[in-house]
Amino acid sequence: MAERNTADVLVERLVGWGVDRVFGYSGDGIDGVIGALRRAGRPAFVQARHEETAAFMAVGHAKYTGGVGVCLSTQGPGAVHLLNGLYDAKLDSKPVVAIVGQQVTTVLGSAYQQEIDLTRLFGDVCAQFVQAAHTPEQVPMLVDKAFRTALATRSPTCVVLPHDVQTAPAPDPTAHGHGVMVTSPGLRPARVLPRDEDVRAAADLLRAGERTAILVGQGAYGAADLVAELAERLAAGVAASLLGKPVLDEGLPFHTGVMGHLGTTASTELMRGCDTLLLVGTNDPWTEFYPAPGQARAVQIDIDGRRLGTRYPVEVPLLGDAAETLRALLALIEPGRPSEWRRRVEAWVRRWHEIAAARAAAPAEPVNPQHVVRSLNGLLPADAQVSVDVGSVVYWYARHLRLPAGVPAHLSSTLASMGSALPYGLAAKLAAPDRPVVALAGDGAMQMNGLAELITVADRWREWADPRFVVCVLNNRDLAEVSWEQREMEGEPRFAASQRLPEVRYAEHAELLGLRGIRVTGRDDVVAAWEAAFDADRPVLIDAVVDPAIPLLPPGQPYEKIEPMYRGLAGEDSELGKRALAHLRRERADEGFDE
Ligand SMILES: Cc1ncc(C[n+]2csc(CCOP(=O)(O)OP(=O)(O)O)c2C)c(N)n1
Ligand SMILES: [Mg+2]
Repeated sequence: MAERNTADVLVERLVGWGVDRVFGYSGDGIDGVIGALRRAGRPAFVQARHEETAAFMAVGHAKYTGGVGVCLSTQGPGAVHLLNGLYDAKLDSKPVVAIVGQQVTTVLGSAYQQEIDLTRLFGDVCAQFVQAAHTPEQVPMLVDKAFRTALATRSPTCVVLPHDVQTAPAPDPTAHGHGVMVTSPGLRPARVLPRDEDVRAAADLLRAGERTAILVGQGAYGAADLVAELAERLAAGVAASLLGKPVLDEGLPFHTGVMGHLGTTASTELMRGCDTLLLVGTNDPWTEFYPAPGQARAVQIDIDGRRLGTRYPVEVPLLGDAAETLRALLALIEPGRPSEWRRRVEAWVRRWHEIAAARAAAPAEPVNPQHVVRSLNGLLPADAQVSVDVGSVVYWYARHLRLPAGVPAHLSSTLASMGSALPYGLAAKLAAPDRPVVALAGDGAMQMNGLAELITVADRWREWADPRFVVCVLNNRDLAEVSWEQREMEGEPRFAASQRLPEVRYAEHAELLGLRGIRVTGRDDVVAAWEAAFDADRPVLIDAVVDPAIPLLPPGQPYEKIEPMYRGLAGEDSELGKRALAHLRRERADEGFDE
Protein backbone atom coordinates (compact mmCIF):
# COMPACT_ATOMS: atom_id res chain seq x y z
CA MET A 1 0.00 0.00 0.00
CA ALA A 2 1.26 3.44 -0.96
CA GLU A 3 2.37 5.76 1.80
CA ARG A 4 -0.33 8.20 2.99
CA ASN A 5 0.36 11.67 1.78
CA THR A 6 -0.68 15.11 2.96
CA ALA A 7 -3.65 15.25 0.59
CA ASP A 8 -4.97 12.07 2.23
CA VAL A 9 -4.80 13.86 5.56
CA LEU A 10 -6.67 16.81 4.08
CA VAL A 11 -9.43 14.54 2.79
CA GLU A 12 -9.72 12.82 6.18
CA ARG A 13 -10.06 16.25 7.71
CA LEU A 14 -12.91 17.13 5.33
CA VAL A 15 -14.68 13.99 6.50
CA GLY A 16 -13.92 15.03 10.07
CA TRP A 17 -15.76 18.29 9.39
CA GLY A 18 -18.78 16.36 8.10
CA VAL A 19 -18.31 17.26 4.43
CA ASP A 20 -20.44 15.07 2.13
CA ARG A 21 -19.49 16.60 -1.20
CA VAL A 22 -16.95 18.87 -2.75
CA PHE A 23 -17.90 20.99 -5.78
CA GLY A 24 -15.09 21.56 -8.19
CA TYR A 25 -13.16 21.21 -11.37
CA SER A 26 -9.87 19.46 -11.82
CA GLY A 27 -6.49 20.64 -13.02
CA ASP A 28 -2.92 19.57 -12.38
CA GLY A 29 -2.56 22.11 -9.60
CA ILE A 30 -4.97 20.11 -7.46
CA ASP A 31 -4.12 16.58 -8.69
CA GLY A 32 -2.86 15.53 -5.28
CA VAL A 33 -6.19 16.26 -3.61
CA ILE A 34 -8.16 14.65 -6.41
CA GLY A 35 -6.08 11.50 -6.05
CA ALA A 36 -6.79 11.47 -2.32
CA LEU A 37 -10.54 11.90 -2.94
CA ARG A 38 -10.41 8.94 -5.31
CA ARG A 39 -8.58 6.79 -2.77
CA ALA A 40 -10.89 7.72 0.11
CA GLY A 41 -14.17 7.42 -1.83
CA ARG A 42 -15.61 10.30 0.15
CA PRO A 43 -16.47 13.16 0.23
CA ALA A 44 -18.11 12.85 -3.20
CA PHE A 45 -16.62 14.98 -5.94
CA VAL A 46 -19.24 16.97 -7.89
CA GLN A 47 -17.93 18.20 -11.21
CA ALA A 48 -19.38 21.53 -12.34
CA ARG A 49 -18.97 22.98 -15.84
CA HIS A 50 -16.98 25.97 -14.59
CA GLU A 51 -15.24 26.83 -11.31
CA GLU A 52 -17.60 29.78 -10.84
CA THR A 53 -20.61 27.48 -10.81
CA ALA A 54 -18.76 25.11 -8.50
CA ALA A 55 -18.37 28.01 -6.07
CA PHE A 56 -22.04 28.94 -6.49
CA MET A 57 -22.91 25.31 -5.73
CA ALA A 58 -20.87 25.52 -2.55
CA VAL A 59 -22.77 28.68 -1.55
CA GLY A 60 -26.06 27.00 -2.46
CA HIS A 61 -25.09 23.98 -0.36
CA ALA A 62 -24.46 26.27 2.61
CA LYS A 63 -27.77 28.06 2.09
CA TYR A 64 -29.98 24.97 1.68
CA THR A 65 -28.31 22.75 4.29
CA GLY A 66 -27.05 25.23 6.87
CA GLY A 67 -23.63 23.55 6.67
CA VAL A 68 -20.32 24.57 5.16
CA GLY A 69 -19.99 24.49 1.36
CA VAL A 70 -16.67 23.30 -0.04
CA CYS A 71 -15.25 24.06 -3.47
CA LEU A 72 -12.07 22.87 -5.09
CA SER A 73 -10.11 24.29 -7.98
CA THR A 74 -6.76 24.23 -9.64
CA GLN A 75 -4.22 27.04 -9.55
CA GLY A 76 -4.21 30.03 -11.91
CA PRO A 77 -7.30 30.20 -14.14
CA GLY A 78 -9.35 27.81 -12.00
CA ALA A 79 -8.67 29.90 -8.93
CA VAL A 80 -9.67 33.11 -10.72
CA HIS A 81 -12.93 31.50 -11.81
CA LEU A 82 -13.92 30.81 -8.19
CA LEU A 83 -13.97 34.46 -7.21
CA ASN A 84 -17.52 35.45 -8.06
CA GLY A 85 -19.06 32.54 -6.18
CA LEU A 86 -16.88 33.25 -3.16
CA TYR A 87 -18.00 36.89 -3.19
CA ASP A 88 -21.58 35.63 -3.25
CA ALA A 89 -20.81 33.74 -0.02
CA LYS A 90 -19.11 36.79 1.48
CA LEU A 91 -21.92 39.22 0.72
CA ASP A 92 -24.72 36.87 1.80
CA SER A 93 -22.74 35.75 4.89
CA LYS A 94 -22.41 32.03 4.17
CA PRO A 95 -19.63 29.69 5.30
CA VAL A 96 -17.70 28.32 2.32
CA VAL A 97 -14.21 26.81 2.25
CA ALA A 98 -12.22 26.99 -0.98
CA ILE A 99 -9.36 24.57 -1.45
CA VAL A 100 -7.14 25.76 -4.25
CA GLY A 101 -4.07 24.21 -5.84
CA GLN A 102 -0.82 26.07 -6.48
CA GLN A 103 2.41 25.49 -8.37
CA VAL A 104 5.21 23.67 -6.58
CA THR A 105 6.86 25.75 -3.88
CA THR A 106 10.27 25.56 -5.61
CA VAL A 107 9.11 27.81 -8.50
CA LEU A 108 6.94 30.31 -6.61
CA GLY A 109 8.07 33.86 -7.31
CA SER A 110 9.59 32.98 -10.69
CA ALA A 111 6.51 34.00 -12.72
CA TYR A 112 6.01 30.35 -13.59
CA GLN A 113 3.22 29.00 -15.76
CA GLN A 114 -0.19 29.53 -14.13
CA GLU A 115 1.50 31.15 -11.17
CA ILE A 116 -0.72 33.71 -9.50
CA ASP A 117 -0.25 35.15 -6.04
CA LEU A 118 -3.29 33.37 -4.65
CA THR A 119 -3.25 34.69 -1.11
CA ARG A 120 -3.35 38.18 -2.62
CA LEU A 121 -6.03 37.19 -5.13
CA PHE A 122 -8.26 35.87 -2.34
CA GLY A 123 -7.13 38.47 0.20
CA ASP A 124 -10.29 40.54 -0.10
CA VAL A 125 -12.95 37.90 -0.65
CA CYS A 126 -11.51 35.57 2.00
CA ALA A 127 -10.37 38.41 4.26
CA GLN A 128 -11.36 36.38 7.33
CA PHE A 129 -8.90 33.62 6.50
CA VAL A 130 -6.66 32.78 3.56
CA GLN A 131 -3.40 30.96 3.97
CA ALA A 132 -1.03 28.99 1.77
CA ALA A 133 0.60 25.88 3.21
CA HIS A 134 4.37 25.72 3.04
CA THR A 135 4.74 22.40 4.83
CA PRO A 136 2.64 19.24 5.28
CA GLU A 137 2.45 19.89 9.04
CA GLN A 138 0.39 23.03 8.44
CA VAL A 139 -2.30 21.36 6.37
CA PRO A 140 -4.62 19.82 8.99
CA MET A 141 -4.24 22.96 11.10
CA LEU A 142 -5.07 25.24 8.16
CA VAL A 143 -8.09 23.16 7.21
CA ASP A 144 -9.38 23.28 10.78
CA LYS A 145 -8.80 27.02 10.90
CA ALA A 146 -10.52 27.56 7.54
CA PHE A 147 -13.67 25.66 8.57
CA ARG A 148 -13.78 27.16 12.03
CA THR A 149 -13.36 30.69 10.70
CA ALA A 150 -15.91 30.18 7.93
CA LEU A 151 -18.46 29.03 10.50
CA ALA A 152 -17.59 31.56 13.17
CA THR A 153 -17.67 34.52 10.78
CA ARG A 154 -20.22 33.22 8.25
CA SER A 155 -17.88 33.94 5.38
CA PRO A 156 -15.70 32.26 2.75
CA THR A 157 -12.18 31.13 3.63
CA CYS A 158 -9.40 29.64 1.56
CA VAL A 159 -6.51 27.19 1.87
CA VAL A 160 -3.92 27.27 -0.89
CA LEU A 161 -2.03 24.02 -1.41
CA PRO A 162 1.14 23.91 -3.51
CA HIS A 163 1.42 20.74 -5.51
CA ASP A 164 4.48 19.40 -3.68
CA VAL A 165 2.85 19.94 -0.29
CA GLN A 166 -0.18 17.89 -1.39
CA THR A 167 1.97 14.93 -2.38
CA ALA A 168 4.49 15.10 0.47
CA PRO A 169 4.35 12.29 3.07
CA ALA A 170 1.64 12.80 5.67
CA PRO A 171 2.76 14.64 8.79
CA ASP A 172 3.07 12.74 12.06
CA PRO A 173 -0.12 13.40 14.07
CA THR A 174 1.59 12.50 17.34
CA ALA A 175 4.49 14.94 16.99
CA HIS A 176 4.92 16.98 20.13
CA GLY A 177 7.36 19.81 20.69
CA HIS A 178 8.22 23.43 20.17
CA GLY A 179 6.83 24.72 16.87
CA VAL A 180 4.40 21.81 16.52
CA MET A 181 0.70 22.60 16.32
CA VAL A 182 -1.81 19.74 16.55
CA THR A 183 -5.43 20.77 16.08
CA SER A 184 -8.84 19.14 15.84
CA PRO A 185 -12.05 19.62 13.82
CA GLY A 186 -15.47 20.57 15.18
CA LEU A 187 -17.48 23.59 16.23
CA ARG A 188 -20.88 23.72 17.90
CA PRO A 189 -23.02 26.82 17.62
CA ALA A 190 -23.44 28.80 20.82
CA ARG A 191 -26.55 30.14 22.44
CA VAL A 192 -26.18 33.91 22.07
CA LEU A 193 -28.42 36.16 24.15
CA PRO A 194 -28.26 39.88 24.93
CA ARG A 195 -28.08 41.02 28.56
CA ASP A 196 -31.35 41.12 30.53
CA GLU A 197 -31.30 44.90 30.94
CA ASP A 198 -30.97 45.37 27.18
CA VAL A 199 -33.86 43.01 26.48
CA ARG A 200 -35.90 45.02 29.01
CA ALA A 201 -34.97 48.28 27.27
CA ALA A 202 -36.03 46.81 23.95
CA ALA A 203 -39.32 45.54 25.37
CA ASP A 204 -40.03 48.98 26.90
CA LEU A 205 -39.40 50.64 23.56
CA LEU A 206 -41.60 48.16 21.68
CA ARG A 207 -44.41 48.43 24.25
CA ALA A 208 -44.38 52.21 23.87
CA GLY A 209 -44.88 51.98 20.10
CA GLU A 210 -48.29 52.53 18.57
CA ARG A 211 -47.54 51.65 14.97
CA THR A 212 -44.93 48.90 14.87
CA ALA A 213 -43.26 47.39 11.83
CA ILE A 214 -41.10 44.26 11.97
CA LEU A 215 -38.61 43.62 9.19
CA VAL A 216 -37.38 40.03 9.05
CA GLY A 217 -34.27 38.84 7.24
CA GLN A 218 -32.51 35.52 6.77
CA GLY A 219 -31.33 35.63 10.38
CA ALA A 220 -34.93 34.91 11.42
CA TYR A 221 -34.95 31.46 9.78
CA GLY A 222 -36.46 28.99 12.21
CA ALA A 223 -38.05 31.74 14.30
CA ALA A 224 -41.25 32.15 12.25
CA ASP A 225 -43.63 31.26 15.09
CA LEU A 226 -41.90 33.66 17.44
CA VAL A 227 -42.02 36.51 14.92
CA ALA A 228 -45.72 35.85 14.29
CA GLU A 229 -46.48 35.72 18.01
CA LEU A 230 -44.63 38.95 18.68
CA ALA A 231 -46.39 40.61 15.74
CA GLU A 232 -49.73 39.53 17.23
CA ARG A 233 -48.89 40.90 20.67
CA LEU A 234 -47.62 44.20 19.26
CA ALA A 235 -50.42 44.41 16.66
CA ALA A 236 -47.55 44.94 14.23
CA GLY A 237 -47.15 44.50 10.50
CA VAL A 238 -44.32 42.30 9.20
CA ALA A 239 -42.28 42.87 6.06
CA ALA A 240 -39.44 40.71 4.76
CA SER A 241 -36.11 41.45 3.16
CA LEU A 242 -35.50 39.55 -0.06
CA LEU A 243 -33.42 36.96 1.82
CA GLY A 244 -36.05 36.84 4.55
CA LYS A 245 -38.96 36.07 2.21
CA PRO A 246 -39.07 32.33 3.00
CA VAL A 247 -39.00 32.90 6.78
CA LEU A 248 -42.66 33.61 7.49
CA ASP A 249 -45.83 32.51 5.66
CA GLU A 250 -46.79 35.39 3.38
CA GLY A 251 -50.42 34.33 3.62
CA LEU A 252 -50.63 35.87 7.10
CA PRO A 253 -52.95 38.88 6.97
CA PHE A 254 -50.36 41.20 8.52
CA HIS A 255 -47.45 40.10 6.29
CA THR A 256 -46.88 42.89 3.81
CA GLY A 257 -44.42 40.88 1.71
CA VAL A 258 -40.96 41.83 0.51
CA MET A 259 -39.69 45.36 1.12
CA GLY A 260 -37.71 47.52 -1.28
CA HIS A 261 -37.42 48.38 -4.95
CA LEU A 262 -38.59 44.90 -5.90
CA GLY A 263 -41.09 44.71 -3.08
CA THR A 264 -44.76 45.38 -2.51
CA THR A 265 -46.83 48.52 -2.08
CA ALA A 266 -47.95 47.21 1.32
CA SER A 267 -44.37 47.03 2.63
CA THR A 268 -43.74 50.57 1.44
CA GLU A 269 -46.88 51.78 3.27
CA LEU A 270 -45.90 49.86 6.40
CA MET A 271 -42.46 51.47 6.54
CA ARG A 272 -43.81 54.92 5.76
CA GLY A 273 -46.45 54.75 8.46
CA CYS A 274 -44.68 53.12 11.40
CA ASP A 275 -43.42 54.86 14.53
CA THR A 276 -41.51 51.81 15.80
CA LEU A 277 -39.25 49.41 13.92
CA LEU A 278 -37.95 46.00 14.92
CA LEU A 279 -35.25 44.58 12.66
CA VAL A 280 -34.70 40.84 13.03
CA GLY A 281 -31.65 39.29 11.38
CA THR A 282 -31.65 41.60 8.39
CA ASN A 283 -29.03 43.64 6.61
CA ASP A 284 -31.39 44.79 3.83
CA PRO A 285 -29.58 47.52 1.87
CA TRP A 286 -32.66 49.34 0.48
CA THR A 287 -32.46 52.15 3.04
CA GLU A 288 -34.67 54.51 1.04
CA PHE A 289 -37.52 52.11 1.75
CA TYR A 290 -36.89 52.10 5.52
CA PRO A 291 -38.68 54.71 7.63
CA ALA A 292 -36.99 58.10 7.42
CA PRO A 293 -34.25 58.49 10.07
CA GLY A 294 -35.94 59.94 13.16
CA GLN A 295 -39.39 58.71 12.11
CA ALA A 296 -39.27 55.47 14.06
CA ARG A 297 -37.65 54.33 17.27
CA ALA A 298 -35.80 51.15 16.47
CA VAL A 299 -34.66 47.87 18.00
CA GLN A 300 -32.39 45.57 16.03
CA ILE A 301 -31.53 41.93 16.69
CA ASP A 302 -28.52 40.44 14.95
CA ILE A 303 -26.08 37.65 15.69
CA ASP A 304 -23.27 39.74 14.17
CA GLY A 305 -22.45 42.88 16.15
CA ARG A 306 -20.90 44.46 13.06
CA ARG A 307 -24.35 44.80 11.51
CA LEU A 308 -26.08 46.56 14.38
CA GLY A 309 -27.16 50.10 13.59
CA THR A 310 -25.63 50.07 10.11
CA ARG A 311 -28.85 50.34 8.09
CA TYR A 312 -31.03 52.46 10.35
CA PRO A 313 -30.32 54.48 13.51
CA VAL A 314 -31.08 52.01 16.27
CA GLU A 315 -31.88 52.88 19.88
CA VAL A 316 -31.53 49.38 21.31
CA PRO A 317 -29.10 47.13 19.42
CA LEU A 318 -29.41 43.53 20.61
CA LEU A 319 -26.55 41.18 19.88
CA GLY A 320 -28.12 37.76 19.90
CA ASP A 321 -29.60 34.78 18.14
CA ALA A 322 -32.96 35.74 16.64
CA ALA A 323 -35.04 32.93 18.17
CA GLU A 324 -33.47 33.16 21.62
CA THR A 325 -33.79 36.93 21.72
CA LEU A 326 -37.39 36.94 20.47
CA ARG A 327 -38.26 34.42 23.16
CA ALA A 328 -36.73 36.69 25.79
CA LEU A 329 -38.70 39.66 24.42
CA LEU A 330 -41.95 37.70 24.36
CA ALA A 331 -41.58 37.01 28.07
CA LEU A 332 -41.80 40.78 28.64
CA ILE A 333 -44.52 41.72 26.17
CA GLU A 334 -48.11 40.89 26.94
CA PRO A 335 -50.88 40.62 24.31
CA GLY A 336 -53.63 43.17 23.84
CA ARG A 337 -52.35 46.19 21.92
CA PRO A 338 -54.74 48.62 20.27
CA SER A 339 -55.43 47.33 16.78
CA GLU A 340 -56.30 50.36 14.67
CA TRP A 341 -52.80 50.25 13.14
CA ARG A 342 -53.19 46.55 12.52
CA ARG A 343 -56.43 47.16 10.61
CA ARG A 344 -54.63 49.65 8.38
CA VAL A 345 -51.79 47.18 7.77
CA GLU A 346 -54.22 44.43 6.82
CA ALA A 347 -56.02 46.77 4.43
CA TRP A 348 -52.70 47.57 2.71
CA VAL A 349 -51.97 43.87 2.43
CA ARG A 350 -55.38 43.10 0.89
CA ARG A 351 -54.96 45.93 -1.55
CA TRP A 352 -51.49 44.74 -2.57
CA HIS A 353 -52.85 41.23 -3.21
CA GLU A 354 -55.49 42.73 -5.51
CA ILE A 355 -52.90 44.80 -7.37
CA ALA A 356 -50.60 41.81 -7.76
CA ALA A 357 -53.40 39.57 -9.05
CA ALA A 358 -54.50 42.20 -11.57
CA ARG A 359 -50.93 42.80 -12.76
CA ALA A 360 -50.32 39.11 -13.34
CA ALA A 361 -53.61 38.85 -15.24
CA ALA A 362 -52.82 41.75 -17.58
CA PRO A 363 -52.48 40.64 -21.22
CA ALA A 364 -48.92 40.73 -22.59
CA GLU A 365 -46.99 39.88 -25.70
CA PRO A 366 -47.16 36.88 -25.77
CA VAL A 367 -47.14 35.94 -22.05
CA ASN A 368 -46.94 38.05 -18.92
CA PRO A 369 -43.94 36.85 -16.86
CA GLN A 370 -45.80 37.68 -13.64
CA HIS A 371 -48.47 35.18 -14.67
CA VAL A 372 -45.82 32.49 -15.20
CA VAL A 373 -44.42 32.85 -11.68
CA ARG A 374 -47.78 33.46 -10.01
CA SER A 375 -49.20 30.31 -11.60
CA LEU A 376 -46.82 28.27 -9.47
CA ASN A 377 -48.91 29.16 -6.41
CA GLY A 378 -50.90 26.09 -5.50
CA LEU A 379 -48.87 23.88 -7.87
CA LEU A 380 -45.54 23.98 -6.09
CA PRO A 381 -45.08 20.62 -4.33
CA ALA A 382 -45.00 20.94 -0.54
CA ASP A 383 -41.51 19.43 -0.40
CA ALA A 384 -40.06 21.50 -3.25
CA GLN A 385 -36.86 23.52 -3.08
CA VAL A 386 -36.69 26.70 -5.14
CA SER A 387 -33.72 28.53 -6.62
CA VAL A 388 -33.92 31.90 -8.31
CA ASP A 389 -31.59 33.75 -10.66
CA VAL A 390 -30.87 37.45 -10.85
CA GLY A 391 -32.90 39.49 -13.29
CA SER A 392 -36.52 40.53 -13.52
CA VAL A 393 -37.47 37.08 -12.23
CA VAL A 394 -36.44 38.24 -8.75
CA TYR A 395 -39.18 40.86 -8.85
CA TRP A 396 -41.80 38.30 -9.84
CA TYR A 397 -40.50 35.84 -7.25
CA ALA A 398 -40.54 38.52 -4.55
CA ARG A 399 -43.99 39.84 -5.41
CA HIS A 400 -45.96 36.85 -6.68
CA LEU A 401 -44.64 33.55 -5.38
CA ARG A 402 -46.22 32.31 -2.19
CA LEU A 403 -43.84 29.74 -0.72
CA PRO A 404 -45.56 26.93 1.19
CA ALA A 405 -44.22 26.60 4.75
CA GLY A 406 -41.01 24.57 4.67
CA VAL A 407 -40.18 25.30 1.03
CA PRO A 408 -36.78 27.01 0.95
CA ALA A 409 -35.86 29.48 -1.78
CA HIS A 410 -32.42 30.97 -2.37
CA LEU A 411 -30.70 33.37 -4.72
CA SER A 412 -27.63 35.55 -4.91
CA SER A 413 -29.08 38.48 -3.03
CA THR A 414 -26.45 40.97 -1.90
CA LEU A 415 -23.92 40.32 -4.67
CA ALA A 416 -26.90 39.87 -7.00
CA SER A 417 -24.85 37.89 -9.46
CA MET A 418 -26.48 36.41 -12.51
CA GLY A 419 -26.03 32.68 -12.75
CA SER A 420 -27.22 31.49 -9.36
CA ALA A 421 -30.34 29.50 -10.27
CA LEU A 422 -28.87 26.38 -11.86
CA PRO A 423 -25.89 25.84 -9.53
CA TYR A 424 -28.01 26.60 -6.45
CA GLY A 425 -30.70 24.24 -7.72
CA LEU A 426 -28.12 21.51 -8.27
CA ALA A 427 -26.72 21.96 -4.77
CA ALA A 428 -30.25 21.74 -3.35
CA LYS A 429 -30.95 18.60 -5.38
CA LEU A 430 -27.74 16.84 -4.42
CA ALA A 431 -28.37 17.60 -0.74
CA ALA A 432 -31.94 16.23 -0.96
CA PRO A 433 -32.37 14.08 -4.09
CA ASP A 434 -35.86 13.04 -2.97
CA ARG A 435 -37.23 16.59 -3.20
CA PRO A 436 -38.27 18.32 -6.44
CA VAL A 437 -36.37 21.44 -7.46
CA VAL A 438 -37.72 24.47 -9.27
CA ALA A 439 -35.13 26.84 -10.76
CA LEU A 440 -36.37 30.18 -12.10
CA ALA A 441 -34.03 32.01 -14.48
CA GLY A 442 -33.92 34.69 -17.15
CA ASP A 443 -32.70 33.98 -20.66
CA GLY A 444 -29.56 36.05 -20.06
CA ALA A 445 -28.68 33.95 -17.03
CA MET A 446 -29.34 30.76 -19.00
CA GLN A 447 -26.97 31.95 -21.71
CA MET A 448 -24.37 33.03 -19.13
CA ASN A 449 -24.09 29.66 -17.36
CA GLY A 450 -27.48 27.94 -17.06
CA LEU A 451 -27.25 26.13 -20.38
CA ALA A 452 -23.87 24.76 -19.33
CA GLU A 453 -25.12 23.54 -15.96
CA LEU A 454 -28.13 21.95 -17.68
CA ILE A 455 -25.51 19.47 -18.86
CA THR A 456 -24.82 18.61 -15.21
CA VAL A 457 -28.55 18.09 -14.64
CA ALA A 458 -28.69 15.84 -17.71
CA ASP A 459 -25.69 13.89 -16.49
CA ARG A 460 -27.01 13.24 -13.00
CA TRP A 461 -30.81 13.01 -12.94
CA ARG A 462 -30.98 9.25 -13.26
CA GLU A 463 -29.32 8.99 -9.84
CA TRP A 464 -31.99 11.07 -8.11
CA ALA A 465 -34.77 9.44 -6.06
CA ASP A 466 -37.10 12.17 -7.36
CA PRO A 467 -35.91 13.12 -10.85
CA ARG A 468 -38.00 16.29 -11.00
CA PHE A 469 -35.83 19.33 -11.64
CA VAL A 470 -37.88 22.02 -13.30
CA VAL A 471 -36.04 24.87 -14.98
CA CYS A 472 -38.27 27.74 -16.01
CA VAL A 473 -36.65 30.21 -18.41
CA LEU A 474 -38.32 33.60 -18.67
CA ASN A 475 -37.39 34.08 -22.31
CA ASN A 476 -37.83 37.79 -23.10
CA ARG A 477 -34.87 38.19 -25.52
CA ASP A 478 -33.72 41.08 -23.36
CA LEU A 479 -31.54 41.90 -20.37
CA ALA A 480 -34.77 43.33 -19.11
CA GLU A 481 -33.85 44.27 -15.58
CA VAL A 482 -31.03 46.46 -16.85
CA SER A 483 -33.11 47.86 -19.71
CA TRP A 484 -35.54 49.07 -17.05
CA GLU A 485 -32.73 50.33 -14.80
CA GLN A 486 -31.30 52.34 -17.68
CA ARG A 487 -34.69 53.95 -18.19
CA GLU A 488 -35.37 54.55 -14.50
CA MET A 489 -31.98 55.63 -13.25
CA GLU A 490 -30.55 57.35 -16.31
CA GLY A 491 -33.62 58.34 -18.30
CA GLU A 492 -31.99 56.48 -21.20
CA PRO A 493 -33.83 54.64 -23.96
CA ARG A 494 -33.13 50.94 -24.36
CA PHE A 495 -29.97 50.40 -26.41
CA ALA A 496 -30.56 47.27 -28.46
CA ALA A 497 -26.86 46.53 -29.01
CA SER A 498 -26.30 46.09 -25.28
CA GLN A 499 -29.73 44.80 -24.25
CA ARG A 500 -30.98 42.44 -26.94
CA LEU A 501 -30.28 38.75 -26.39
CA PRO A 502 -29.88 36.16 -29.14
CA GLU A 503 -32.80 33.80 -29.72
CA VAL A 504 -32.21 30.35 -28.30
CA ARG A 505 -34.53 27.33 -28.53
CA TYR A 506 -34.20 26.41 -24.86
CA ALA A 507 -36.74 23.58 -24.91
CA GLU A 508 -35.12 21.93 -27.91
CA HIS A 509 -31.75 22.33 -26.25
CA ALA A 510 -33.10 20.48 -23.21
CA GLU A 511 -34.51 17.72 -25.41
CA LEU A 512 -31.12 17.31 -27.08
CA LEU A 513 -29.69 16.63 -23.64
CA GLY A 514 -32.31 13.93 -22.99
CA LEU A 515 -34.49 16.11 -20.81
CA ARG A 516 -38.02 17.26 -21.55
CA GLY A 517 -38.58 20.67 -23.05
CA ILE A 518 -41.87 22.59 -23.17
CA ARG A 519 -42.17 25.88 -25.02
CA VAL A 520 -44.97 28.12 -23.80
CA THR A 521 -46.17 30.87 -26.11
CA GLY A 522 -49.68 31.44 -24.81
CA ARG A 523 -51.12 32.48 -21.50
CA ASP A 524 -53.43 29.50 -21.34
CA ASP A 525 -50.58 27.01 -21.63
CA VAL A 526 -48.73 28.13 -18.52
CA VAL A 527 -50.55 26.05 -15.90
CA ALA A 528 -50.49 22.93 -18.09
CA ALA A 529 -46.73 23.34 -18.51
CA TRP A 530 -46.15 23.51 -14.76
CA GLU A 531 -48.42 20.51 -14.22
CA ALA A 532 -46.64 18.49 -16.89
CA ALA A 533 -43.29 19.39 -15.35
CA PHE A 534 -44.38 18.19 -11.91
CA ASP A 535 -45.79 14.99 -13.43
CA ALA A 536 -42.70 14.23 -15.47
CA ASP A 537 -40.32 11.32 -14.95
CA ARG A 538 -37.28 13.51 -15.65
CA PRO A 539 -36.08 17.10 -15.49
CA VAL A 540 -38.14 19.52 -17.56
CA LEU A 541 -37.22 22.89 -19.02
CA ILE A 542 -40.11 25.29 -19.55
CA ASP A 543 -39.22 27.91 -22.14
CA ALA A 544 -41.74 30.63 -21.29
CA VAL A 545 -41.77 33.21 -24.05
CA VAL A 546 -42.55 36.36 -22.09
CA ASP A 547 -42.87 40.07 -22.61
CA PRO A 548 -39.89 42.36 -21.91
CA ALA A 549 -42.34 45.29 -21.76
CA ILE A 550 -43.53 44.63 -18.19
CA PRO A 551 -42.04 47.39 -16.02
CA LEU A 552 -39.92 46.77 -12.94
CA LEU A 553 -41.82 49.43 -11.11
CA PRO A 554 -40.65 50.37 -7.61
CA PRO A 555 -43.66 50.57 -5.30
CA GLY A 556 -45.26 53.80 -4.17
CA GLN A 557 -42.84 56.29 -5.72
CA PRO A 558 -43.60 59.94 -6.45
CA TYR A 559 -43.74 61.02 -10.09
CA GLU A 560 -40.22 62.57 -9.94
CA LYS A 561 -38.76 59.10 -9.32
CA ILE A 562 -40.60 57.60 -12.27
CA GLU A 563 -40.24 60.52 -14.67
CA PRO A 564 -36.89 59.24 -16.07
CA MET A 565 -38.61 55.96 -17.00
CA TYR A 566 -41.13 57.90 -19.06
CA ARG A 567 -38.30 59.96 -20.54
CA GLY A 568 -36.32 56.87 -21.47
CA LEU A 569 -39.37 55.25 -23.06
CA ALA A 570 -40.16 58.43 -24.96
CA GLY A 571 -36.82 57.99 -26.71
CA GLU A 572 -37.69 54.47 -27.85
CA ASP A 573 -39.26 54.29 -31.24
CA SER A 574 -40.41 50.69 -31.21
CA GLU A 575 -43.38 48.44 -30.58
CA LEU A 576 -41.67 47.32 -27.37
CA GLY A 577 -41.31 50.91 -26.18
CA LYS A 578 -44.98 51.63 -26.85
CA ARG A 579 -46.14 48.52 -25.06
CA ALA A 580 -43.84 49.24 -22.15
CA LEU A 581 -45.25 52.74 -21.83
CA ALA A 582 -48.81 51.41 -21.75
CA HIS A 583 -47.91 48.82 -19.11
CA LEU A 584 -46.13 51.46 -17.05
CA ARG A 585 -49.17 53.79 -17.14
CA ARG A 586 -51.47 50.93 -16.16
CA GLU A 587 -49.27 49.81 -13.25
CA ARG A 588 -48.87 53.36 -11.98
CA ALA A 589 -52.63 53.83 -12.14
CA ASP A 590 -53.29 50.65 -10.16
CA GLU A 591 -51.19 52.13 -7.35
CA GLY A 592 -53.32 55.26 -7.45
CA PHE A 593 -51.02 57.52 -9.49
CA ASP A 594 -52.64 59.30 -12.41
CA GLU A 595 -50.04 60.42 -14.91
C1 LIG B 1 -22.72 38.57 -13.40
C2 LIG B 1 -23.62 39.74 -13.62
N1 LIG B 1 -23.49 40.50 -14.73
C3 LIG B 1 -24.31 41.54 -14.95
C4 LIG B 1 -25.28 41.87 -14.04
C5 LIG B 1 -26.20 43.04 -14.27
N2 LIG B 1 -27.57 42.52 -14.52
C6 LIG B 1 -28.49 42.44 -13.55
S1 LIG B 1 -29.92 41.79 -14.08
C7 LIG B 1 -29.35 41.65 -15.64
C8 LIG B 1 -30.23 41.14 -16.74
C9 LIG B 1 -30.49 39.70 -16.63
O1 LIG B 1 -31.05 39.28 -17.84
P1 LIG B 1 -31.94 38.01 -17.92
O2 LIG B 1 -31.29 36.87 -17.25
O3 LIG B 1 -32.35 37.81 -19.33
O4 LIG B 1 -33.19 38.40 -17.02
P2 LIG B 1 -34.32 39.50 -17.34
O5 LIG B 1 -34.03 40.68 -16.48
O6 LIG B 1 -34.31 39.78 -18.80
O7 LIG B 1 -35.59 38.83 -16.94
C10 LIG B 1 -28.02 42.08 -15.73
C11 LIG B 1 -27.24 42.12 -16.98
C12 LIG B 1 -25.37 41.06 -12.87
N3 LIG B 1 -26.25 41.32 -11.91
N4 LIG B 1 -24.55 40.00 -12.72
MG1 LIG C 1 -34.07 38.31 -20.28
